[in-house]
Amino acid sequence: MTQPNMEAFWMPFTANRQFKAAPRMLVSADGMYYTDDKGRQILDGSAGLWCVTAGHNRKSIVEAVQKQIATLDYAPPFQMGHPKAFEAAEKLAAMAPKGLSKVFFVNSGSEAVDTALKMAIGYHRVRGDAARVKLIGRERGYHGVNFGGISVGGMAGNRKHFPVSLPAVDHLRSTHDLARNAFSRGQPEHGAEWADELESRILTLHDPSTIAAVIVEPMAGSTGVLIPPKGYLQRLRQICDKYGILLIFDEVITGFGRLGADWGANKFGVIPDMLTCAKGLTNAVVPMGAVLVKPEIHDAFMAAAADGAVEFPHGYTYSAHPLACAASLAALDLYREEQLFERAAGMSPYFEGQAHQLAGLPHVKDVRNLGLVAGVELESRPAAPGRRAYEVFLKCWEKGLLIRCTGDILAISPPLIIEKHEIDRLFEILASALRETE
Ligand code: PXG
Ligand code: PLP
Repeated sequence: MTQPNMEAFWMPFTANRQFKAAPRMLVSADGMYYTDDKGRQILDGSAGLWCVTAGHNRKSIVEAVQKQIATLDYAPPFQMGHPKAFEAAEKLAAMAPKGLSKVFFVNSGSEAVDTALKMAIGYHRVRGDAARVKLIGRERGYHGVNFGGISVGGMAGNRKHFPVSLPAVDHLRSTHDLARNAFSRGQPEHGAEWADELESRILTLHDPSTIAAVIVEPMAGSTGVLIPPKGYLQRLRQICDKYGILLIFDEVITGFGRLGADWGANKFGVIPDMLTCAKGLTNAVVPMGAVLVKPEIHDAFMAAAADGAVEFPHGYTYSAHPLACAASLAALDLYREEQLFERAAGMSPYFEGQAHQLAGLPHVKDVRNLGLVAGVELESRPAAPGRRAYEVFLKCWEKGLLIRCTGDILAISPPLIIEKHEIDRLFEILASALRETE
């Protein structure tokens, strides 16, 4: 296969010059596998970018999108509607964590986050509490790439390139604590007390009456699979309740079964006031994200606006795009028909066992896991952080396995349809790549 000209496409989050010198080109996909331009089969150990929940090329979703595009290709979402938008919202609300019954559609996780932050500030304002404008995120949080998301996010490497932020933000500490929690299976034992600094440090410094919302990922994915310590999220919930602060869970990765439950909220038994999701919402076949909110939040906007006024002046050209709605309706049906979230839960002990076989291999300083996600943290090479994990990633690719790396952490998050023999193969390849890496 001849290579396309690669000059024009400025690739996102990619080492462009390095990639273009040695491209890794995917040309088709089916089930658990990609096919590359040399005809090789690549086991998808990362569900694309954590998003291809039910595996690739699923017939019912493909057909739903094909049918939709030939029926209604696009409809303006402002002051107009189309039936699938209401059906998709209804279906999502029906499976949402208890009480999150209102749905605002967007096109990505980043848009979901910025939408949620605006809603949180707007909610307090329409209730006459306009001093609540500050937003609290967390170090090593990832909330996408838009200005709101990077302001509350805590990926130092991303932020340093854009030294400008929303002014009214602060950050909790990360819960990552290898000294006490290395090689945990499931939720780590230590660290619930990290939540207390929300009250003791941040609320003391800012005064609670200025805080609109706290946003966290129930499990931080992008920054290296940081699983919440037992009790941590419960404490955040209690403190937010005590001071009238909204709690937002960013479930862009943890939604749709990744942790062996429908949502992180249900896995951990903590219901947020607002929840952002994307990725698995359509099995990744059409971009889509959503913000789920409690009816009190929605109703406050409705009550505050004059008759005939737009209650929430926000939205995107492609909010509730017909193709995305059709894809989401089909994806959520498929997840239920195949009981994929239950399947992930059932497979997770086996996955955990295989993941922890990596302990003891060269440079491995932690293995951690929950549901169908695992993180493998490596010792960094002196003066070359991230290099070792990147080389492991490349070796895996050469051996026919796609995984993700972030810094010196490898992330494994296969589609939820993965079989035991594929889990075996995944960790065999990863182990051999680790053995061969200096
Ligand atoms: N919030 C969270 C928690 C995410 O994980 C976003 C927001 C942004 O979503 P969009 O759709 O705008 O990308 C994400 C996205 C990785 C990786 O390799 C993770 C994400 C995206 C790309 C790569 O870990 N998460
Ligand atoms: N920029 C311009 C000039 C626009 O007209 C619009 C939308 O109409 C946007 C940006 C926002 O685009 P979107 O709604 O796809 O986010």
